[in-house]
Amino acid sequence: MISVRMRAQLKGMHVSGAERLIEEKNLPRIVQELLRRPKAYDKLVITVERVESVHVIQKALTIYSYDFKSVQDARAFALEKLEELGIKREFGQKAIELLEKGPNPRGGNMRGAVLMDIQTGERLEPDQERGVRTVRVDWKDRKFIKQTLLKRGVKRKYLNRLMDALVLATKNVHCGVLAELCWSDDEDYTTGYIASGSLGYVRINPLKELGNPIGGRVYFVKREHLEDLIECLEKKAILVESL
Ligand code: PML
Repeated sequence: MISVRMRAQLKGMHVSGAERLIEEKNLPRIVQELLRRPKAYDKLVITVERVESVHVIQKALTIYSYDFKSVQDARAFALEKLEELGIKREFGQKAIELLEKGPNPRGGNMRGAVLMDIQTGERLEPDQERGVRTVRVDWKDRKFIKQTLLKRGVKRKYLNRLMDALVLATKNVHCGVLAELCWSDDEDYTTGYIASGSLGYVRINPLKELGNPIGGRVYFVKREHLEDLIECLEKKAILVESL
């Protein structure tokens, strides 16, 4: 199989990224699709890599969706969910603040995720400007998943992002991420989520205000086996079969 990754930046800031794990015959179509993904960019990189062995996960995390009247209410709910997972309130708060101001120490977004020590709240990613990027993950049959989600009432405008985020969160849990907080760096997309093995994939809207181009991901992790975790997130090829 082939891993195809796209990342785009504008004025030095990361603005868009996406990933597919596909059969070689579909490469031209997928590259076209990924090229259309960012709204604006001045630099776009597409990486194409051959992948030898692929692990299949049968079932994605279960999806739940919650809507709130305000960002404040939505974030309060996200904090509660993180607390349910045993994450101290101050670390949940720290994660929200990081995504609010932009997790990159140089300002703005990061290509990858923040790794936060679940016990101490420290940042553990080896390169804080880059973060750790979950790659080499996709649905076994994207068309089938798309149709199933449409039948369940998911609106078309949410489909691609939901599918990409859900498959990524499912891989993260498989690799050992204990909990994840995410909201988009797309200024028009306000839905974010908390994901974990026990909670599933909990979509929360609005986790940020419309028009805000800052977002990203925080993974709560255990410091032990950090190298194995990063190796899994960045190297292990995973396909997810069903919802
Ligand atoms: C992103 O791809 O920018 C993050 C999207 C997170 C939420 C996706 C959803 O469930 O709607």
